[in-house]
Amino acid sequence: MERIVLHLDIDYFFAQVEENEHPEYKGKPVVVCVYSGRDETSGVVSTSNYEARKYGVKSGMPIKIAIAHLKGTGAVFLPVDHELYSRISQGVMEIVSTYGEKFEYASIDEGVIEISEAAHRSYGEAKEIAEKIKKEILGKFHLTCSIGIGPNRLVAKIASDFRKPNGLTVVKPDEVGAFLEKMDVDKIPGIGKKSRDFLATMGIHVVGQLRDADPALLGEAFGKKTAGWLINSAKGIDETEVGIAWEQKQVSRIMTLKNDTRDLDGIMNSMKPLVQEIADEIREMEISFSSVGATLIDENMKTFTKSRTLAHPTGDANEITKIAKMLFAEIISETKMNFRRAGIKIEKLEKRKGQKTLGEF
Ligand code: DCP
Ligand code: CA
Ligand code: CA
Repeated sequence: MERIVLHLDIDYFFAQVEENEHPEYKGKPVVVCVYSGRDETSGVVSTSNYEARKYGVKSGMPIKIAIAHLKGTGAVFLPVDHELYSRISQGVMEIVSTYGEKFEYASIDEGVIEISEAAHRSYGEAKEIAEKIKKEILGKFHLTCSIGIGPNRLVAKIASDFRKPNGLTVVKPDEVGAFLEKMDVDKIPGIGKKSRDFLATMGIHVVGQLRDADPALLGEAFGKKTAGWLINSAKGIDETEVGIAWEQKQVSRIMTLKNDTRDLDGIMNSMKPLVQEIADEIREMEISFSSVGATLIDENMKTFTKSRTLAHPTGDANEITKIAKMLFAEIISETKMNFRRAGIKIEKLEKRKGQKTLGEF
């Protein structure tokens, strides 16, 4: 059965988040930096917005070189704020995950979903889903992203990179050959600089040449297994599943307590906003859960986790509080330590009965 896979990549991610945090930077070159601390400008560029890229700034470039490129432009240089990006990443990916049957968190700014059923195996509907996702992410997070749709993860990922920023590229099964043929071989994820240079010595520069290469020769150069993968990739063949089935997703929150404590009521009090956040997500995602988990981390950073499976799925956030309290009490009774961090999660998620199922979007 043919699949439809969607790959989403957020545009100039860290820099776009910073633009949203500081609207006054919009229109200026913005460079997000990993400072090494040796001196004020040592370190490398993490990423930059498109204004900075016009001046030749690239990820991985020494900050000093970026400064030289951007002299006199009024460019803004900022340190990375991983906590912020990862919070926003999770929010975005939670949106993405609800649109498909299977979801995979591919990297901090990339998510993959299988939408074969959600799109009723239609590329037209798949495109509509992509447009909805873009709209929702723009509405909720003020972020643009680029999306690729194809018959498998490989083609979808390459398609997501094809038109940037704010791109949407759909590659139907019968278009895969023509789509890949003229691309440089290093557009295939997994072919890095070394393999590219080596392939070049064999006269192989573009994907079409790789596709038509002699498997025996490639086998001698790369080993049989890698050669097989190279040729399949060049043909746009990729059987790998999209990661986690939707039901295996979880929603979790963890926090550092104000004081180290083993007081159950105090811990439950601190958990209120976390339970509220989880409850909000349950409502937004229209899900029910049938497992609740609780985590406590003690003064020595030792982690204790317990979970309980319910007899029936529920969407009731009061159940979370009730069960979490029970689980926290159990953990506390098993040790004499005080606890520094506490967290709650819900698992075994499904779309709520009576609501639209994933296939009916
Ligand atoms: N990143 C990094 N160092 C690199 C490459 C990337 O720290 N050498 C970080 C910053 C990026 C994020 O990872 O914002 C995502 O990487 P991408 O390669 O997807 O690049 P961007 O999202 O920044 O830009 P694009 O619009 O090209 O996707
Ligand atoms: Ca990106
Ligand atoms: Ca990326």
